[in-house]
Amino acid sequence: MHKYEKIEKIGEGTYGTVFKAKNQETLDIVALKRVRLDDDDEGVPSSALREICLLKELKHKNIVRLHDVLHSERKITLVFEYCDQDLKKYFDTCGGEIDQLVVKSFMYQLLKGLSYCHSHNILHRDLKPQNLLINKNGELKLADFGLARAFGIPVRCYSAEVVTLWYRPPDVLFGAKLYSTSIDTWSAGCIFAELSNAGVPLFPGNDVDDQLKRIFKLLGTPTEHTWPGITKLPDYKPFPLYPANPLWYHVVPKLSAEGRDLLRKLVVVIPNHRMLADEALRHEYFYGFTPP
Ligand code: Z3R
Repeated sequence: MHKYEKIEKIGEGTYGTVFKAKNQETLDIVALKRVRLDDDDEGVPSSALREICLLKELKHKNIVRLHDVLHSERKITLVFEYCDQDLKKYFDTCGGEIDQLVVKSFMYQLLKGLSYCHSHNILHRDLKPQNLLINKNGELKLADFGLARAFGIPVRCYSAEVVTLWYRPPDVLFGAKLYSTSIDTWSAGCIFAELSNAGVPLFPGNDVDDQLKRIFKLLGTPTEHTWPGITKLPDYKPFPLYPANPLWYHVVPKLSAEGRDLLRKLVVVIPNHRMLADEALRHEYFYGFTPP
């Protein structure tokens, strides 16, 4: 641990505290993420450690690099590439306006990072503005890929803050346990709408019930007929039958017609009808776009 000198605390993440630090040998600036495990657990599970070590192999310009994994008896410290800020902070400081070209660029990079991880069979499972990191030169990188599988997603953060439900798809909210890449494309769609609206979230639910209600009011309530198997999901409960009300122009008024078409193909209630990340990259919304 002496290899890294802590500079300042960056924040409290889902799994523990994040610090800005300096590698004393290379003078590189890094982010240290200290993952605390449950008190009653006996040290770090070897399954988690194996999962984490695989993440060191993920190398892509839109994925935050995991440089190193430091492991002592009761905790793991993940050493990540440092980035200037996260998308949550970007929203807080953008003054209610984001250029639609920046929206497109961020969305392109988000889908590139997703497509790369999905092609390696790694899911994120907890994509949200807080784990999208942005550099001054407009690069966007996904953080915390694969951590959900290694450690699970707790109900509360290490800091007792409630973990947000805003980016969770209906299948997961109904307790589905068999995850697929579609879990992340739903979240990407929610983030797309939020980018286009300069930080106003698409479905800011207060609890699981409210979250599902907000989704169904916009997209229509699914039934066993439209989504075979829905009533068998572990936490399924019936909701009022809202009609689909896809007035996308009112939902994302600043987004182009092509952007609205992509959005409606990402935020699809039925999981296996959702567009995949690499399909989304070929959508006409990106025609003529030159990646950064
Ligand atoms: C994981 C890996 C690298 C970084 C993480 C998380 N968060 C970082 S770098 C961060 C966040 C901010 S500044 C740096 S914030 O001030 O915008 N919250």
